[in-house]
Amino acid sequence: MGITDELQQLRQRGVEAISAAPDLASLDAVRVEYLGKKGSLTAILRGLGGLSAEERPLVGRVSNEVRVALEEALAVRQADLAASALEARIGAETIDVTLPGRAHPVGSRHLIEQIRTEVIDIFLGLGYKIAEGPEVELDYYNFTALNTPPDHPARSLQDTFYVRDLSGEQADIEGESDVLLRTHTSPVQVRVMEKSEPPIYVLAPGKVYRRDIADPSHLPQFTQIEGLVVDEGITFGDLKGTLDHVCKAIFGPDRRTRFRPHFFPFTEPSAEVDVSCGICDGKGCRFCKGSGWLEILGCGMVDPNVFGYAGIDPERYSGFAFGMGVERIAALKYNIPDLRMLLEGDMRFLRQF
Ligand code: 2NL
Repeated sequence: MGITDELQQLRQRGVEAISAAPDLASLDAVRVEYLGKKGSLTAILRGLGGLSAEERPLVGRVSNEVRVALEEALAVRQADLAASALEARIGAETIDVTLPGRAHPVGSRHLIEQIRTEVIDIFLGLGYKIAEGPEVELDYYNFTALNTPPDHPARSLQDTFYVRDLSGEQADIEGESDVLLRTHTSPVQVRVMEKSEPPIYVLAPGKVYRRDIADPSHLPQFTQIEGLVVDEGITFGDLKGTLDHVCKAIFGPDRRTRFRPHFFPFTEPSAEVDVSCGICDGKGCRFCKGSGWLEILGCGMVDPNVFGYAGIDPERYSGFAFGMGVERIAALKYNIPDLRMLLEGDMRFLRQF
């Protein structure tokens, strides 16, 4: 076979390889194979010098035609592949702006938080200030200053979480620590009384801790809201009027309240407040265990001894105080049978509120 036939065959193979190249990378490999420094056509052109003077012009011309033909075929294929690559990219990247957006799930505030805010707002409406304080408290503020003597059962290891310093030297003997997790938010109010002059109208919402085993009506940690009023001429009538208003604001205007005598170390006299049952309106049913009433808070007139600890003159001032459990109010308002359901985070339950 003559060298020009060889060149024509090379041209044919090259053109076929070019049109068969599936992408730009393989196309470039074909270009290198034929036209590169070590390519087949280049090899033939290099050999031109060894040909006779008669053969050289013909072979030279044909080689050049083959080179031009391959270069043209490469250019055409390259444009084709580039166009379809662009088309594929455009197709893949197309954004349909008419598609509906992805819906974000809308959250809501937890029931405990809703009621906490609701009660705070009722008292803000009465002109009270909100106060906060430490959850890790001194025994003095949690018990002593609240007229609760060292032998009171609430102080026992059974009822209170004591915080022990475990860093060696200062490690307390169990039960003798003077640092604890507050069992009520009263210490916040003691601190308010220490550093301010009456009139005091203050509300202290916050987390409190008691060494209870969780059951349908007890939680070892719960949210308490306490309130304290200290002013000249405050009477038990002010206490009754205030708490009756608050109960109606929380549960609805048709509910009634009653005050039952009780005992707290920090108030005298003391009372527990019941609200009429919302299921039977006081007639007695399963929800109120037949009594027609639901217990919702404790209260009383501040004991003069408590004023003494806080540096307030009990001859000039009198006051009332009260405390309620937010989880308990939530349970009463929404007929929740077990306080633990409020802490479990089960969305099927929480979504209802
Ligand atoms: C309840 C009862 C109560 C108080 C809390 C109080 C605070 C000061 C002085 C006097 Cl600084 N008293 N707080 C008084 C009576 C009852 O809470 O059942 N809480 C869940």
